[in-house]
Amino acid sequence: MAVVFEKPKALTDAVLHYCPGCTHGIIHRLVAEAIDELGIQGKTIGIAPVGCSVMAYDYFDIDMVQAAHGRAPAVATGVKRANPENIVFTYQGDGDLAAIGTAETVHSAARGENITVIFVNNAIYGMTGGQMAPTTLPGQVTQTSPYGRDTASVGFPIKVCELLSNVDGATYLERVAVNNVKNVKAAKKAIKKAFQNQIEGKGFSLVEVVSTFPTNWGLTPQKALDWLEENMLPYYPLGVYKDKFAEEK
Ligand SMILES: Cc1ncc(C[n+]2csc(CCOP(=O)(O)OP(=O)(O)O)c2C)c(N)n1
Repeated sequence: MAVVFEKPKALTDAVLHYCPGCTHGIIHRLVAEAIDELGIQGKTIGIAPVGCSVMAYDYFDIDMVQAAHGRAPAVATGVKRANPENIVFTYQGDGDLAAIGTAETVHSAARGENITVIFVNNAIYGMTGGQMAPTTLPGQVTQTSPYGRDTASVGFPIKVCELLSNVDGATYLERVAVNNVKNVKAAKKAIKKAFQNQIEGKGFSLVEVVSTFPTNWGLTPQKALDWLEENMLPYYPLGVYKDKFAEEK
């Protein structure tokens, strides 16, 4: 019988620990499909973050390094510079990448490191129980903003793609989402491109994936997808924020 659907080779058989409806699993799969299709499983090294995806090293069937919270781009810089023939990516949440790791993110982009960054924006600190993150929307209720994020006292969310689009060293920045089939297909294309750029030595590529967190948003998986569409996408518009080589053509 013809096989029409199978697990990517770059994923292990481990059962994912993620909550029902969490989109980390979809994003893991897209990364693994890109690795398979580019034929780079044997030479790809992933940098796992601290956050819900801390155990990404159990799920990707490649070499992985565990970084301290927020430090994945610094670790990736070292791994890539020491092993330029390897393909190196980080996989990070918004607390990891846009709070404690902001400096590492901005400076690795500014240095134009030839790495791939997969940035999962679910607008919340998931692993620690749903505290406000740098990407929590104005008015959004979290454990630490029970009356909704008050921008007058805690400021505004950080829009990572927009921020990095002003960093000269960044090569490719795209924001995608995984809330429906159309967006998942676009997300796959962007993730594959971010790896392809690295293969071609083009420099720093980051794909921001707007994602759900039903458990800590207090919503069912389906309602979380709707909430993402209605609330996150207007604040975090999808699209290509920078594509240096396309601009130069
Ligand atoms: C140095 C340090 N500070 C704080 C923590 C606690 N901590 C663990 S995960 C996390 C937030 C993770 O949120 P995010 O990066 O958005 O990922 P998610 O869990 O939502 O996927 C924090 C603050 C830690 N482990 N190490």
